[in-house]
Amino acid sequence: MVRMMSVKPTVLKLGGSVITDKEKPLTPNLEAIERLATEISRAKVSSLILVHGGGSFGHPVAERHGIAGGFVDSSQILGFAETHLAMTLLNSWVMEALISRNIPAVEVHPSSCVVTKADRIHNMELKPLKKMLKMGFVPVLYGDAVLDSKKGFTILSGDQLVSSLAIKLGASRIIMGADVDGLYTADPKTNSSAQLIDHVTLEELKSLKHKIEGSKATDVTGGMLGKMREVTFAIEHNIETVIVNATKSGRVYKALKGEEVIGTIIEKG
Ligand code: IP8
Repeated sequence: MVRMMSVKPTVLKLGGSVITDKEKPLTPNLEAIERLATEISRAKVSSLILVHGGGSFGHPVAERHGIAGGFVDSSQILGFAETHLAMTLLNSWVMEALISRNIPAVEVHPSSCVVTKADRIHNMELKPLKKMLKMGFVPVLYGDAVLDSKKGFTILSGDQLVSSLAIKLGASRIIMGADVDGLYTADPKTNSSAQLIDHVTLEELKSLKHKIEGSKATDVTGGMLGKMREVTFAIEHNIETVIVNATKSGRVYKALKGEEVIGTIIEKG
């Protein structure tokens, strides 16, 4: 017997800076991974896709081998393989935490089902994903090293995946689990008068963009600015997007349940 699902999926991104120690190479933040798996399990969302970032696994390895810049010389081929391996190692920690909490999670490796063209998703095999969702599985994807028809290869960010999957699979909403409470009027780390924005439209977001800082730690895919650029595509398709602080206990749970939560909702307006 299988349970067939027809509800619109929710796409949840778990930021690499939340699930890893970004300062220490190849170090998972197991406490965060386990807490988040518990929150996801308790929320019992009927149709869910998970995407996670690279943190201290994918980014330093990708940077060392210049993977995001594309193929230049054959020594990078092993670097591509190492980047993907680093991501599968991080992914294994996530999968174990989810499955041990009875979440029917199945990993979908982007390097095997996506080809980009000049860094943008060009081909993606969606059939297995759609079938998984229908049967009640929770597909888990992640930012990865992928083949690119123009550059040989590149790095596909989890954020681009989130937006693209949300559009192609008709998601109802996106939850971005970040390491900050949401978007601020200025950089809260350097400006004490910075205020959290609870609601913003795409138009307002454009004028805020110059104030949103890129992430300081190694991030080959563009930090908060890159995140905003990607989710804009989904918001233009009327997919409600909320940014919450996934380092704080209970925020992801509340967002998944649709309860009121500290964070930033971005709407088309
Ligand atoms: O952390 C990038 O994914 P992101 C993954 O979502 C790699 O930008 C391999 C660097």
